[in-house]
Amino acid sequence: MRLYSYFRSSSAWRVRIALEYKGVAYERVYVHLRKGGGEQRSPDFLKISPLGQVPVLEITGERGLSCITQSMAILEYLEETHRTPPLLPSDPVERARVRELAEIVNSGIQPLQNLSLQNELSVRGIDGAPIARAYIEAGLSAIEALARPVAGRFLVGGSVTFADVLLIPQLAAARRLGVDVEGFSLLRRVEQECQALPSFRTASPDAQPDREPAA
Ligand SMILES: N[C@@H](CCC(=O)N[C@@H](CS)C(=O)NCC(=O)O)C(=O)O
Repeated sequence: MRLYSYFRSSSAWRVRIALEYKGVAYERVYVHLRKGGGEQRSPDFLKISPLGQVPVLEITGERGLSCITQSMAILEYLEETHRTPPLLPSDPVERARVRELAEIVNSGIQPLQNLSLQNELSVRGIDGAPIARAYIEAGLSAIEALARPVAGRFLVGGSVTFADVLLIPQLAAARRLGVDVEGFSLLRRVEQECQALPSFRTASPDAQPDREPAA
């Protein structure tokens, strides 16, 4: 497998965590999202990711090489093809809870902080940072409230799930964008649990060969 990744991309980070947690061997291809206007806009990259986004997972299937975009689709693919250790609970209600929390990040927060939207707003003379911060705060508050009755060592129960996989990169993005996360005590406790795991450490931006000093 090959993962097209950028060290700071929160969506690529999700996939790195899942690959490391499941012990799947993979090669990395680095796509610099800022250099020269962004390598994600190159004609070659747009052929495999028409939206010009990382992550992309290249796999060898029955029809030869193919590429999967969208981190949630990639996570579901990895879960179905590498069942252990699982990242979804066996209980359907808990599974729904995990996907609910993951979707708050995936569709309720991340698109509003993403580079292309922020660039587009800036071209129109709008400062997108306060808007991103408002959605991050609302989304993290919702996750903290929804997870409180179901959390164990991790967000949903005692094992790592997709919800934790999406939370960790999102908390880092929140801090980078100036959101005060101190008040999210459950989320910060779960973050500490995750950061104690080797797979989360290996997947972190600081551990990536393409990492750069903080901007
Ligand atoms: N829904 C997509 C979002 C992917 C995404 O937004 N990727 C960002 C990095 S986190 C990106 O490649 N941005 C490049 C750009 O906006 O130009 C996913 O989950 O994979």
